Amino acid sequence: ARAEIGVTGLAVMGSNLARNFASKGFVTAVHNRTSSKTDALIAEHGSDGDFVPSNTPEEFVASLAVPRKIIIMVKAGGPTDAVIDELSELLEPGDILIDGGNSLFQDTIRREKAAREKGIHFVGCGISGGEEGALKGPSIMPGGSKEAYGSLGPILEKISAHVDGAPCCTHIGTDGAGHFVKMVHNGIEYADMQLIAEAYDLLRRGAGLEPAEIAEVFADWNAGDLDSFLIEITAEVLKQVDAKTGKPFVDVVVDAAGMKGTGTWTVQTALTLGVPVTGIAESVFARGLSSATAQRAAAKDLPGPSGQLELDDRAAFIEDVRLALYASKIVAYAQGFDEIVAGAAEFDWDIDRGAVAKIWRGGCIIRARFLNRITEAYAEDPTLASLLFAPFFTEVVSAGQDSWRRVVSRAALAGIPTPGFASSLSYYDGLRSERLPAALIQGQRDFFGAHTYKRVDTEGTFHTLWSGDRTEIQEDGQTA
Ligand code: NBP
Repeated sequence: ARAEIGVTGLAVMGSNLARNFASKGFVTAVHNRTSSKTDALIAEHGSDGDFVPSNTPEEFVASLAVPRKIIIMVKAGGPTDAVIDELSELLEPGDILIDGGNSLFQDTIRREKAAREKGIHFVGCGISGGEEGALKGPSIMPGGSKEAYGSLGPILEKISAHVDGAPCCTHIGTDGAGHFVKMVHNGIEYADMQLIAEAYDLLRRGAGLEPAEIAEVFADWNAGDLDSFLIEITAEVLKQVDAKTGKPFVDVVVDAAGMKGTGTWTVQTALTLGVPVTGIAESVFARGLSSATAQRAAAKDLPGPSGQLELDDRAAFIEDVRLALYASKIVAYAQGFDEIVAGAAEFDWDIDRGAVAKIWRGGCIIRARFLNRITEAYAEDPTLASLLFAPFFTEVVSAGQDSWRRVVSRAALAGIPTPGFASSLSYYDGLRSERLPAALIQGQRDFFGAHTYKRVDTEGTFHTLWSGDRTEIQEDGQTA
């Protein structure tokens, strides 16, 4: 028993992660339910590092040094439970079982509790970066106990991405905190992608640019404040020409966006927690609309403007779109961090938002230059009530808001949908409004359902006798 770490589940993510461990010098035990995948990994990459392959769970567990550390990389849900059940029978108190899949954080809370009762450390661990990240250095978001992180952390930190010498891996919080933060990461990723897609649509349909020209615009943006993995790959995708037809690749792809569920979880959780993650929600709904192909086909005769903009200064418009994208992106991140704060309060996690921003700087899909600014903002004020209140971000949004408003209004006039840009702007204006029309909603609620309201000038809870003489009573029955 000499393996320092084990990986079970050798599909694309697991095998790349195992290769990453081995390449960093760890003796790596590998196992997969179907042993042909294990054999293939050893045949192709066995000489790249010190692998210990096993065909059965028993052999696999026996090949690991105590306390054992096993990463499960199988399909989330039932398969993950099946593997946990099987391994739990073979493990001993003190061993560490890590779920590196995209599990729902509530499942992780449940699994951690069950494992703890057996003396086993269970670490729900968010891993972002896709295939390439798993192989070359992902962003890693482990939950579980501090004690488990003490021995597991150094191994994970070694295989994670590094930015400025710092690992993109930190202990997020207990039980499900790691998977929760990974979930929000994916939600922000949805919003980021939607905003980029809206910018593309505005430049394509609105300004009449060709995909190759827009690729240049994105490559140019990637050299500035918007420097990020998603902007970079957007330029690459837009540059691509379809070999079969010679058309831009983006024009031969069916415009129905898929999803695997983490965006939906982020929004469902936010709804339960009462956090307005409007940017993330709109991005999930936009994918839903894109996939409603029959309804969209039936809607093609609905009247409206053509989507073309009358532009006298195209360069100025492109700059407006860039600033609108930047401001909307800040809102999406601000909302995501609000969800993390609400989740931490609800589930009793101590999450350092600055540390989260720091480990998102490299390895993961939302890695971006401006995460440095988020880290700095939380370092300056760890209790910041909204990212929008950090001086740097207040300034960026303030400098960009005329552009943002122009883009949203012009898009509305031209008939180009901008659910991400527009909802983010509405959120921003809602947040900064001194009075909101919610007062009227309270009145309506009191009218039809006696739901009561509070007054701006007097303590207490009030109700107006709407169907009677419309006098106001205090909740205790006294006339106010
Ligand atoms: P998949 O999600 O496609 O899962 C395939 C693996 O699960 C295979 O090893 C398969 O074994 C195993 N498996 C299944 Br299915 N049912 C099993 C069972 N009942 N018992 C034992 N093993 C079982 O693999 P993936 O795309 O590599 O992703 C792994 C995890 O990482 C997932 O949770 C995913 O959400 C997450 N993730 C993926 C990405 C990505 O970019 N793909 C990124 C971040 C996180 P078999 O070979 O015997 O069928």
